[in-house]
Amino acid sequence: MANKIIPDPSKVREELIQKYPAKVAKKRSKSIVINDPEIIPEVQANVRTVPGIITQRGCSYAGCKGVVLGPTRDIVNIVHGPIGCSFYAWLTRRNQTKPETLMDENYIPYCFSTDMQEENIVFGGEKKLKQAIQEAYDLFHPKSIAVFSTCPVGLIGDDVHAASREMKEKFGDCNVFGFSCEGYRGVSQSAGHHIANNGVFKHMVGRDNTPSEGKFKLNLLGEYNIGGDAFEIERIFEKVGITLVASFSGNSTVRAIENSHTADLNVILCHRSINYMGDMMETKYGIPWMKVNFVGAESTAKSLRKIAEYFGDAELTAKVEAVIAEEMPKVKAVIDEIRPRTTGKTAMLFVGGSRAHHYQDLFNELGMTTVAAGYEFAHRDDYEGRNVLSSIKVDADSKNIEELKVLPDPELFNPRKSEAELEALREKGLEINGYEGMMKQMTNKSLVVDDLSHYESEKLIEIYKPDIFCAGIKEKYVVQKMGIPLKQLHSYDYGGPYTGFEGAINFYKDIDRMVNNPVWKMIKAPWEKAGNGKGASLAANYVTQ
Ligand code: CFM
Repeated sequence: MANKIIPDPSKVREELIQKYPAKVAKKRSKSIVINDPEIIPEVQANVRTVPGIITQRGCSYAGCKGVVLGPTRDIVNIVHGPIGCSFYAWLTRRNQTKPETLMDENYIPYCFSTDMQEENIVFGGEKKLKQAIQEAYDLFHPKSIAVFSTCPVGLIGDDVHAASREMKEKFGDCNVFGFSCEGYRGVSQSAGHHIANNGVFKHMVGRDNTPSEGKFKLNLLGEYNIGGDAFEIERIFEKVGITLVASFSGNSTVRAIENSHTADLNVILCHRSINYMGDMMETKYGIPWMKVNFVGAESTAKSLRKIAEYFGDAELTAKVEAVIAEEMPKVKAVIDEIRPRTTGKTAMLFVGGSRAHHYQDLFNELGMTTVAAGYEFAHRDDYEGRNVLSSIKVDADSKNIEELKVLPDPELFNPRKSEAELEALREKGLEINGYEGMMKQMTNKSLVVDDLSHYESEKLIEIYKPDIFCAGIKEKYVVQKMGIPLKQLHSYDYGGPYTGFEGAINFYKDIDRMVNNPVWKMIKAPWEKAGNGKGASLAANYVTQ
């Protein structure tokens, strides 16, 4: 199939902001840029959404409890706040877990909340919180209980940290700690990631010094096991002989995280949500980190090679090559069959903070072009690369979030590689403690939009008519009513895993089914059917009885 004609991006940019009032247009225009992978332009990111604009973003509590802590199966996560905050976050993220035995603790199916009422808002909720912690302890005797504050808790000033400390001392055998992750703490869930990283680092990492077994030991940071992604990565690690000490935090346990400082390398999948942890562990324990990507078969192979290169062991290198040689033919057989049907098609990806980048690799493998992409809440470094970090202005919103002062641990600091060894690895092209960001990989003149608004998404679809739009549940049905299939890249709809080799095969098949399904050309949105096609005469429906 011939490549589609891509519209002139500067005109598209103009059209996107045309309808906004002057001040809004000025602000939005800084977040809408035309990509040039050679001279990467500056993107405005991690700033407040203009009030009134429908954003895709979530809140700080979502980033802390839902994203970073939620997937660890044996922490009782109590949400201190009104029931809705907990109920609507209950099992919606599809983070899976696999307890080793039926007797192992697994609290993921539960929904723990203090169910704050008006009385607690008026007279304070700490007493109720302590009761809830006590109740959870009596019922489950968990190793850890974490408390998450939602908006009203911050407004009325409940001290969740003091309450947690008190209960921790009282129990003696249960680690209780709190998070001030009220929804309003930052401009998006990104603030919650940072708050979660700080809390996990302070209250969990380093509590268990038992030496971990294995020759090549690493932690997988920023992999949350959506749709079983971590299971596929675990399968591959096992096959090549890599020991996964801890995953932060898909399919993970308290013990693994507490012992994670015994690993010799941190590999980071989702840079946005957990880069703080990589840096802090490097400073305190001397463990370097490396950005990897297990989304895409080629990217998986590349990441495995990078890991082997880091450890610098001939046996591991040979094993990695053998596994790649064994896995790739299966992938290739599927892609050879599907690729002729997907080549030349176009995709748009607007997801949180890392998938809009990573999934471009899978679309490339399918011969598809990403014409526009953006993150909901990532920062400039996720777009432009970490070399811009020093030039990012710290605004009032970012200042709100604590930066932990981390120092080398007097006993446990042990640089896994000397400066000279790290330098040698860098010379070989291995990016240690680095990330190039999304834009370097995107095609010239593709459009990059941060914190895409609902209005802009409809406009983009109208102008580009992409073959597939990737976003989340909030966008799904509106986009599909416009006749464009939407693949959820947060929850994967009902699919996954999409990581590794097996995951790539799953993704190719799912995308093939979506972009080549004739049904999308047959449907008309209700407003198109209703009148003259201009959407003018759709009548409201009333239930009269
Ligand atoms: Fe990282 Fe994520 Fe993402 Fe994210 Fe998220 Fe998610 Fe996401 Mo939804 S941690 S930034 S806060 S990869 S929940 S598993 S899919 S927005 S792109």
